[in-house]
Amino acid sequence: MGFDEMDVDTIWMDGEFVDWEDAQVHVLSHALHYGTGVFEGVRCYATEDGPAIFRWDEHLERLYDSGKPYDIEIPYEPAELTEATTELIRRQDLESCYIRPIAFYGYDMLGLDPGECPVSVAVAVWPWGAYLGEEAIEEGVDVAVSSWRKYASSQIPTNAKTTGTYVNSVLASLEAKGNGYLEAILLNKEGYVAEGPGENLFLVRDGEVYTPGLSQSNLDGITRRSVIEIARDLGYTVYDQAQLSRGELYTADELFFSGTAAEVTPIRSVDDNEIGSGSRGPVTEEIQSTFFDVVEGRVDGYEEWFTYV
Ligand code: PPE
Repeated sequence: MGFDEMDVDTIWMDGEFVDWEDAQVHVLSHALHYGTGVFEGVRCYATEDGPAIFRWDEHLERLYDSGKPYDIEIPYEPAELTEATTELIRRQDLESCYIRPIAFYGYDMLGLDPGECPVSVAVAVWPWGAYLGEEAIEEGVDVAVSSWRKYASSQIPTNAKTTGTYVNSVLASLEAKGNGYLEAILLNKEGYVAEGPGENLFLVRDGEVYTPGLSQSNLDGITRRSVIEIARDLGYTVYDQAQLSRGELYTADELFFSGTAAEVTPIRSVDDNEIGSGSRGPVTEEIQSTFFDVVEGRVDGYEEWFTYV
């Protein structure tokens, strides 16, 4: 479903609320040519107390941090972006939505040095259902290890969410879909498991939970952090500095993806090897259902994770 079929009409851009079709940039914008933008993906969930943004402060912090290597200084205070975003959700009467803040070098002059290019900032929100399909949440997805490797942190910062670097994810995603799989898994330059094109990865073995450490060239996912905490609260041992080989994926009892868009999505096969029983496993199911209970505000003890609209 495209944006035009969605019931959204306003975008916040450079300090103003503008009509959806007026949120335009110049074709000679620096970020279009060199990928010099940073962005976030955040979800706002419907809770009993109204729409609530999940871990907004952490996403904002990562947005500002992502800009640092590129000297992208966001010319707004976090509180201004919070007000803009909550107002955007209120104005469009959304119960739940996906939130896409972006900051990028705009129009002045081309050439790699952004020079005097202004930093533009926008926030858009829209309804976004299950990233890999409703069915995937229960049934799990069939994935393939990509022939494309995740770029190394010595090449491009892997803890920054930079627009340009997503060509790496697009390549992996196109390859997987072209070969009939729903999603990819990228290995890092050393050949260990990094993550999905837009998701972190978790492995379950003998009732214990593993996820690649942040030194494996993966993004420091905020859903990853949440899943680690939720799993520990459920009593699981979680190894969050794991180094996982490709072969360990095939012999895992369970595998699942985590991400803002993907939420918690089981993986039922890797390279045509069935994982466990070939469907969502019990540990994944428990963590996933608790995750949904948490984000929809049905579990006490996680109040500090919400920003109410
Ligand atoms: N790794 C990558 C490469 C990634 O893009 C994401 C989020 C994650 C891990 C999970 O991070 P977090 O959302 O903080 O738990 N991917 C975003 C963009 C997806 C898209 O297709 O666009 C997202 O999930 O919003």
